Amino acid sequence: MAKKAKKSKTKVKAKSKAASKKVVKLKAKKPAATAKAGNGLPKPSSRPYGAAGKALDGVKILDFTHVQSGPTCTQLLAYMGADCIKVERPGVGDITRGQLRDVKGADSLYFTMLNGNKRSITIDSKHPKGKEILERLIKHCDVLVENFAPGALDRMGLTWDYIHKTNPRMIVASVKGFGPGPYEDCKVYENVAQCTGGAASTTGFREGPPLVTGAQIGDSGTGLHLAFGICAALYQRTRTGRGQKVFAAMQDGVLNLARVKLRDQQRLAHGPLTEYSQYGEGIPFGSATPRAGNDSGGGQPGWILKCKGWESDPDAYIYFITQAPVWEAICDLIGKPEWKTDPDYAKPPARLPRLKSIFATIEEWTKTKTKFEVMDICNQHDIPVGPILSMKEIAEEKSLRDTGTVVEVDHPTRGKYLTVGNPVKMSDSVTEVKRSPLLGEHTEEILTKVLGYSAKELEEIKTSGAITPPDKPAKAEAA
Ligand code: CAO
Repeated sequence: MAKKAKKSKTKVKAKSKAASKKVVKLKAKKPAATAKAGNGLPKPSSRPYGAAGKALDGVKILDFTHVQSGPTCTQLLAYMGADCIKVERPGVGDITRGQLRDVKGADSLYFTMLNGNKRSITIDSKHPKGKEILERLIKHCDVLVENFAPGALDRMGLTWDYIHKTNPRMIVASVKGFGPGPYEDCKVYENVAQCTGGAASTTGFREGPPLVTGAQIGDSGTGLHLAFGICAALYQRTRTGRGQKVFAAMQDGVLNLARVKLRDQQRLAHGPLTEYSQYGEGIPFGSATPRAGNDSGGGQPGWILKCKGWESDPDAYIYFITQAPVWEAICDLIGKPEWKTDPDYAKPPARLPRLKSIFATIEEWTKTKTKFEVMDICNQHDIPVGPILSMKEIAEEKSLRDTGTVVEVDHPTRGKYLTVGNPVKMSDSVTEVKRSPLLGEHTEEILTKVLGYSAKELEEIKTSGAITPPDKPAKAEAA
């Protein structure tokens, strides 16, 4: 590739020389000479967009993940085209296969929704033959992704030194609960991360306890961070030729998502947080960022308001933002045109101590309309609002189906189920969402077609106990 780049540079140079007399000025101004040379990139494909393969075609992932954080990461990479080979313990597999089961005998939605587009191989990583198979996989793959408890990978004998020696190009990506420090050896689940990453202390109502959120910012959020790190490491490898460790701590991932609250912590040193309704209510601030209920975090006052049907429908609510530029339109809509000129309401600072009663007045209006009617009316005036969509409504939302964000897939033992497709849409890498694999569905295929074991060797492996459950299989925990 380097040679090609050199060639094309020479061509550009020769051409420029020939044309230099006529276009001296143009040439001097045009940085396009380097762009023309392509920076060493291949010629732009002439295939139609979406027909030139997928972003991560050719990337091979040794997927040693389980539960949620790791599988989220590898599912995203698989959506982008990576070949994800999920290694699972014979007879048990990822513990989530059996957790929160809704269909008897079938893999749970917990598992199926986090492991689409992957292949499954069962290997006992502590069995000598299993270790040999893993060594071949390490040589074959580009990235090993794991989210075992701290030290578990080392206990399997898969230390960084061993992996790096076996395949210096391998990227080893890990999720752990905490980075180096006092808690580095702790096992961590979602809500532990939400609490230690600063999200829980800033979520909920001031007068109530800290709250966790339903969005899995600790697990799926960290998986997303890890996927980003892996893609960057793959790109860096094209220059260095070597792999590296990629590490994402769940505490760090949550803090990254809660960064605006650390912003507010520092602002506290310079005075009260005026956009928090606590300020308008005259309640003094303490030493740490408080919980702000449904206050908008962006400096424009907002709140969740009841809509028509709220008495019986727990989701008949809308988020309403009283954005300053559309204040006059809001006043007209809610039948308070006098507020446009009233000095107590006309300007944002004057409204701050009255936000509670302002939202109560707006709510009298929203209660007369469904959340979708409020949305339609407000959108005509550029008033930012967001109906509270239930999961039922999201599951049935046509536009989300049309974009591939919500996808129905068929599964041999559980039948049809909904999953979340790729939330990132790319014009030249189109995601096809495929069902999750059955436990060990691809064991033979991977051993023979990917790792090159002969039929005789396959038989030996089968009887060795490295890919089959022990006589008394460990039971998958039911949660
Ligand atoms: N063959 C043989 N053994 C295997 C195996 C295989 N294919 N796959 C896993 N194992 C073994 C591990 O080697 C480990 O054994 P040791 O304890 O002897 O080292 C054992 O299975 C259990 O692994 P674990 O400790 O990772 O699993 P756990 O259920 O006890 O803990 C969790 C789960 C999530 C708390 C822990 O893995 C963890 O803290 N991970 C990092 C943070 C994280 O990702 N948390 C998010 C989880 S999603 O909410």
